[in-house]
Amino acid sequence: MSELAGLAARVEAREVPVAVVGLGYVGLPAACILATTGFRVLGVDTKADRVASIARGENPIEGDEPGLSEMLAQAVGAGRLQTTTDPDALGEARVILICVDTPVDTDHRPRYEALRAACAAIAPRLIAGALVIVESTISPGTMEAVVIPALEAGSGLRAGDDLGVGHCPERVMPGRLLLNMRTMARVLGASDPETARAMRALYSSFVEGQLDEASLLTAELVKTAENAYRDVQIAFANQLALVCEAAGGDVWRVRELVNRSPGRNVLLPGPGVGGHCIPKDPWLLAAPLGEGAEGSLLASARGLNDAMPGRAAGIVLAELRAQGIESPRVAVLGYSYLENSDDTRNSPTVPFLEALRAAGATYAVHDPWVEEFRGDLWEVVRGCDAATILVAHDEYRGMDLGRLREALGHPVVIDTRAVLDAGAAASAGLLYRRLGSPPPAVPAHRDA
Ligand code: SAJ
Repeated sequence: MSELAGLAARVEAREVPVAVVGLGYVGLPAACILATTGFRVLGVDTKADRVASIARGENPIEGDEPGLSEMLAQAVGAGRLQTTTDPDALGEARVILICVDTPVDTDHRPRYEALRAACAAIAPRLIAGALVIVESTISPGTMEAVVIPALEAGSGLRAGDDLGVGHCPERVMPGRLLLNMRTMARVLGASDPETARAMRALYSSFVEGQLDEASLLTAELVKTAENAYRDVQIAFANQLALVCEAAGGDVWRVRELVNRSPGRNVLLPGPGVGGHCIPKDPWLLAAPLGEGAEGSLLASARGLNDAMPGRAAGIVLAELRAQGIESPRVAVLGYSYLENSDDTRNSPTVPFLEALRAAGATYAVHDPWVEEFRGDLWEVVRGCDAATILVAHDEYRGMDLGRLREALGHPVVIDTRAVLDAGAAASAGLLYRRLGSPPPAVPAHRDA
């Protein structure tokens, strides 16, 4: 009988101590949810300050994460979540989640230092019948090529026999960590049927979404593909915007009419693709292609999306030159990578500003969500020649366009996210145009 037999029942009964390795924006909410679902949870992280903060019941994650601070305080207060930097404590756990960072480096190859370190810390402390689940996003083939060999070598156990190995990719989103963790469907990649049963028992304790069992490889492919798919979709929208720039078409009208057609869903063009997942995961999906990755559709989409900040800056500067504004000072509205978020990871605004600087332009930045740039909008805009909107924050949707017109040196606004209403902007006396649509001089009546 496999040493794993009966693990599902013990998980069901919340009898097994659970450890979470890596207490970042995936591991910490997972530890908190499991602790408030009845498990005794040990959180392990290499960062002593993070471990200490959580032990005090304080949430170290920035940004607005509804419910997380309260859940953390409750779990720690009830003694159900303890934290440590000491890997020896892992010997107590029977189910271990690995939630560490899996970045790609500058040549787009996966970096598994944190993953390997986690496996090295876990393996010698594993006992027969334990279950290790990787939640980090990893390239297809990594469980077989990296994780299982490391765990087996360090423990003397055999995956699928006396060691359960799983891959349940996270599907969190900044600002909705707990909500997504509870509601999103999850893929249960398992080394064997007993492991699949134990994973189902674990995740069904807090996941309301569908739980689909799969092989380890399928789970790896699903997660990287879902984000690569989104990157390619966004790249198509951006490519269409660039075609419309060249042809004098209006991409916002074009996508609207294309999407009337069944089975079409052209996403929104913009000045680039930021965040922690989408820019990275296409390279993780492409990794099995080896040298072929660079010539893949995935690389091409990445290249187009990465070029958008520079292309958008070029379009802004060309429009200002067309309005007779040389060496402009530009009011740049939006610094975070996503609307109504303070998350600035891989924000397209950063390369956009670099492109302005390279062209000799100067700028002033505003973002109501980012500490460094949340000053008074009108103070930022005043003294600038023109304005560009890079992030579709709600605060910008309702802005006073007459006041914007008065504050700008020239009444020019280039909107890369279609935040403002073109009619209202024109009525306010603004020379308004959007990325991927005709400049104001080109009469758009032919499409009226
Ligand atoms: N973006 C566009 N046009 C679009 C959509 C997004 O330019 O039509 C840009 C955004 O401005 C941002 C970047 O792409 O800079 C990423 O935006 P995102 O909406 O994909 O948000 P993320 O990065 O938080 O992606 C997460 C992912 N979720 C997980 O990894 C669990 C992604 O798989 C989800 O599809 C996405 O949230 C979502 O649906 O909101």
